[in-house]
Amino acid sequence: MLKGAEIVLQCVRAEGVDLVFGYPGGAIMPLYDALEGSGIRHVLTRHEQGAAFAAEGYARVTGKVGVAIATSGPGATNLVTGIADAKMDSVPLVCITGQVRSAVIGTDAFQETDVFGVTLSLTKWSRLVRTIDEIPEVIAEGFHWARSGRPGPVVIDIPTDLLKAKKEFSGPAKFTPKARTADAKAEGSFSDTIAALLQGASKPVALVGAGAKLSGAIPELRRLLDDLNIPTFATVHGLGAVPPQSPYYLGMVGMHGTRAANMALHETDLLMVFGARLDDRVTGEPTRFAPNAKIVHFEIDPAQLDRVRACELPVIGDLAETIPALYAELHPASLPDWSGWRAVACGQERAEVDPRGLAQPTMRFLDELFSRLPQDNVVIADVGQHQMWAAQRYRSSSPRGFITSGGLGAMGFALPAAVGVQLAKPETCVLCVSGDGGFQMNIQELATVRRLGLPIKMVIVDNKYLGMVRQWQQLFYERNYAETDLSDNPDFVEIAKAYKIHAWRLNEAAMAEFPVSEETGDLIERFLRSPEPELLVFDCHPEANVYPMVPAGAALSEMVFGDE
Ligand SMILES: Cc1ncc(C[n+]2csc(CCOP(=O)(O)OP(=O)(O)O)c2C)c(N)n1
Repeated sequence: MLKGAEIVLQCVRAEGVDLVFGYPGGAIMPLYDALEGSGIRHVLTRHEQGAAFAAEGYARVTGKVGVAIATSGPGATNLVTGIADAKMDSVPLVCITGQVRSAVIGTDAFQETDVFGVTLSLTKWSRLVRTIDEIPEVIAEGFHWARSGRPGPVVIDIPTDLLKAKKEFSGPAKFTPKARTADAKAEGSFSDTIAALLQGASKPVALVGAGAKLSGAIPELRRLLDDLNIPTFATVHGLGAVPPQSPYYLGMVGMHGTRAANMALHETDLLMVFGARLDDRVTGEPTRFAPNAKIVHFEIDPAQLDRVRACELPVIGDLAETIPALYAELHPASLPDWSGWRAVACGQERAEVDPRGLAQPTMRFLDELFSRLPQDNVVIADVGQHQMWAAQRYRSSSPRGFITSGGLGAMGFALPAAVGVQLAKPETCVLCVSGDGGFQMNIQELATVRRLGLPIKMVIVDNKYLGMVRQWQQLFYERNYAETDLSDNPDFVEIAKAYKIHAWRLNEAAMAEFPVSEETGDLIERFLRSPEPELLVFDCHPEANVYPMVPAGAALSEMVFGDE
């Protein structure tokens, strides 16, 4: 005979989980009571949102399912942003929430929230458990949906009486989905169509998205792209999938993408999309997106197809199957000669120029940081200007090496996500880049960092504004800086001290020389190599902006490059 809570933990353990993130409370107490001896390590964050983001960080860097636990009512509602974030960015996340006891559900009992209802539109799958008997099946099915196909978030809500009840337990369940025809396997025929489309194309390009890393088919993708040798660019989640030094690689595409990538995407007549959903941050004004292009869309989730406009050819399935199938049929020697197009798209004229203007010192600072990172590193960016600067300067070819809240754009993501990443990769140098606004959204997780002694390298790009919003106010709202001034920020170095975390400050004047002085270089080295958690506050110009920028409503070819 086992308690429901013990059955839950055994089933979760059987899914390969040995680390969960959470925060206790009334309804979930029986589960916490059963943790000891379960073989599962629990990490206490200081806010449930921190637990959800930490579980996401763990999942994003490992590809395994992340697990977050919370109590009913406020505990569960505090998970909601993390759940929405996992949905947008295809992150396998299982949230287990305590619910009020079955007998009082629907009576507005203390800390009762209809978590199932609240999260219904945000989850890939969810259940309110109704009997102790169904716990093993629900857990098995929940984990299956979180990790299968296009990964995503799952909520399992368990009334507290079921966690306390006892039952004979015969072992974890296995879930086998019903076979469906929609589980389209790669069919050979699409390769012929693609070959014909390539034959007819004079300006082909490839766009790489998150699906590339989720599929694990990075070597296969790189091999294919090397053969195609066509201008290639990535979404923010595709960064690292293609080695940046590849001669045909043009960097990030979209609102703050490179000139070369955006121009090539605007001019192309054949767009090959590998695992990206083409959201409006990537397409610019959707009605003016890639106006001359036929689209071949490799995608695992059919719901993502034809959103901007109908594609010529959908290739539905896992890239790990569809890319090798295409590769096997492709004859590089018989492809047209695209050297003229490559020369234009990848040529010097469109190449990145050194950053100028008020953002230059910050860009140099990021270059300096990134170039000194040990080989084994992960960069996590929060949301705002610093996120786009970091994405623009990121130069690694590690597919799970750049982590950020891309789809939801949730400020406060980076610090707790870094906790999950560092726990998953204790030996890796984990660099967390935040803005002064976003850092304060989950600043309490400094306590988690300290308690666990995680050697995370935290950077605050401190412009004393909600910078990205201020940039839009400057450009589109006549400099009406309404409620974006953070000039009364606390002293972050003192805050870090209070958490017993060592902190440094670096003024942007230190970036006047480039490469930097020995003293500044030393400081950055000591910051990055320290075996302890470290915080570095970089004072950024308050009115530095992110460029290039595709203004809202503009086509990708209509980027602006400076304040004028
Ligand atoms: C939770 C949340 N609230 C509001 C926003 C809207 N928003 C996007 S960027 C931004 C400013 C971020 O400021 P900061 O963290 O200081 O970074 P910076 O842009 O200055 O680099 C805001 C408020 C958001 N993305 N997420």
